[in-house]
Amino acid sequence: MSAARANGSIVHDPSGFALPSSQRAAIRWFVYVGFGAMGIAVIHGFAQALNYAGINILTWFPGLQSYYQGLTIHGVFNALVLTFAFTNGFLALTTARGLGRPLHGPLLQASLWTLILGVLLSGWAMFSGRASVLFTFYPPLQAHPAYYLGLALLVVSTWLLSINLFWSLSRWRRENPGQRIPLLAFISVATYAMWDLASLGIAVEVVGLLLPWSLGWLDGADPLLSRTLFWFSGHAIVYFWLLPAYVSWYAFVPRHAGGKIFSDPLTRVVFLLFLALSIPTGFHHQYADPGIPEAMKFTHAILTFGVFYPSLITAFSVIAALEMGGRARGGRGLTGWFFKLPWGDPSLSAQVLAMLVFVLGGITGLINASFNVNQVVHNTAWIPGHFHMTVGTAVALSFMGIAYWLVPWLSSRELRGRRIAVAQSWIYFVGVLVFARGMISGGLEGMPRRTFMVAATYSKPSWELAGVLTAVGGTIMFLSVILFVGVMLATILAGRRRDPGDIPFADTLVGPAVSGWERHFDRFGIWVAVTILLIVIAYAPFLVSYLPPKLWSSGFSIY
Ligand code: HAS
Ligand code: CU
Repeated sequence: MSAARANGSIVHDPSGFALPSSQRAAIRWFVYVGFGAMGIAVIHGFAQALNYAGINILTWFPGLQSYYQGLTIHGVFNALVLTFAFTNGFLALTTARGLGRPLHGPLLQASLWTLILGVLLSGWAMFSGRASVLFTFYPPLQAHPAYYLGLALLVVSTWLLSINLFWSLSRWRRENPGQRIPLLAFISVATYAMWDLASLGIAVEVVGLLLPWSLGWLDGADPLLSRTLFWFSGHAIVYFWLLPAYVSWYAFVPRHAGGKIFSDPLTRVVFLLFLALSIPTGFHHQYADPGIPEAMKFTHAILTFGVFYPSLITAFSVIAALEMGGRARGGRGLTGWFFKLPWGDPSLSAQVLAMLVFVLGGITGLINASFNVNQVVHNTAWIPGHFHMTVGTAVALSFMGIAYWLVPWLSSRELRGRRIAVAQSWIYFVGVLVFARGMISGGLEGMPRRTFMVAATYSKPSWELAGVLTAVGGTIMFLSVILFVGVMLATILAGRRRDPGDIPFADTLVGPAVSGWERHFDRFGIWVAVTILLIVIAYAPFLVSYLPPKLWSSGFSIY
């Protein structure tokens, strides 16, 4: 395919889609910053996994003052920087490609630079030991103002990106009156619509309470109110991490497999359900918190089981798409299609393995959500067991799988080390299963999370094997990420130059309806109104009875 120049843009594919090279560069840097943060974060992750086996390598890290400093860097760089940066880049691209038009260039640059500034500020605070407050930064633990400001900027960067997507969508609507929003753009924009509403909790918490408190303008912070605002955003954030992976599982993995997206309308329903149900569930992180009426907690428990449903539909749809691909490649019988999938493609292997791990991640999530069973697992190592199979694999391994086609596309290079890339996905898969087996079984035996086990004066014999499995699994995961970073660097620096062509997204088996009630799916305003109503039902009774803030804690820090 030849690359033709048109109005300063490079036209890469027969559809005529043109992304200006400055926008492609911005997207590329989002992806690089995200994976750069991950590369730093996993070094600390390695140290924390060894901690569970009683091995202390923290002294290897120059200037590291405590276990909690490393854990904060690990959490923030993985869960906030990798996810936000990668998603900003990836969904900017999918929206532009879906709509077949470029984005707003200056806004895209502004979003990238805001993110970079946020990383620098929060990174400085964490690395200098002024923000060892973990990624949940619960008061009364107090961090340096630069930490809160940095995190606020990370969120602002997602808002700028979001404004950009809505701006592009409204331009597209004007140019294409009466048409259905293309599916790829629809699911990308829906993800940001959800996050825009969800992030309001953390924005109020950080800008309204914690930042002024850390600057000394407020005498204290209210731990319960802060935690409530944090988890308002904090459960929904897990779907802001997950949905870009779902965008890929729905729209790209079928193409890698040689199948099709199972159904356009069903895919839209899934994303709309996530929009409506992701937010009013935050109390399932606060079952153990005093001061919140049991009835409110129970309401959130029920809604949590509601938001499980779109993941069930996803499992069904994605398996159907994979089966279509496997059968087209000659797979027979009940399971034969699975083995006929193109396992030599690292994008496919990484993402299908990520899905398999997510089955366990999802089941452990349902156990967490079960109102009273939560008491068995809350604050134990079980919880990191759960979230390394969700954000740590379903999301992170999927992002790596996406990177195996995206980074070559963005850098106009061929992927180097394809076989190493495939091996990397399997190594990660094995590593996380061993790691999570350790954490999950240890958690059931009461092994705590967020604890410097090396210095703990208590332990149980049953934690020993759990700790060793955690350390061995964590080491394997770490080695796998080193391979990933190696493949990426080799591709960027030494991959053979090539014309990237189009991005590999799939056709649908059942397309969108062009008339009838289904068209209302595309009216985001209606669904945002439904979401706001659910949020009011889920949060207003508590806030009305609780406000104004009652518990004033002056705060302390460990630096
Ligand atoms: Fe969670 C705690 C409940 C999903 C992340 N979660 C956490 C924390 C994190 C996290 C980071 O109710 C810790 C926060 C902290 O620091 O304190 N979680 C759930 C539930 C779900 C869930 C009900 N979590 C996630 C996702 C995350 C994530 C996704 C990140 C991306 N979680 C909780 C609760 C807590 C919690 C409580 C608080 C615990 C406590 O006490 O502190 C559900 O959304 C899960 C639904 C998903 C499924 C899986 C569907 C499977 C699919 C794959 C299909 C497979 C295929 C394979 C196609 C049911 C879609 C094909 C091949 C074949 C041959 C089969
Ligand atoms: Cu949650």
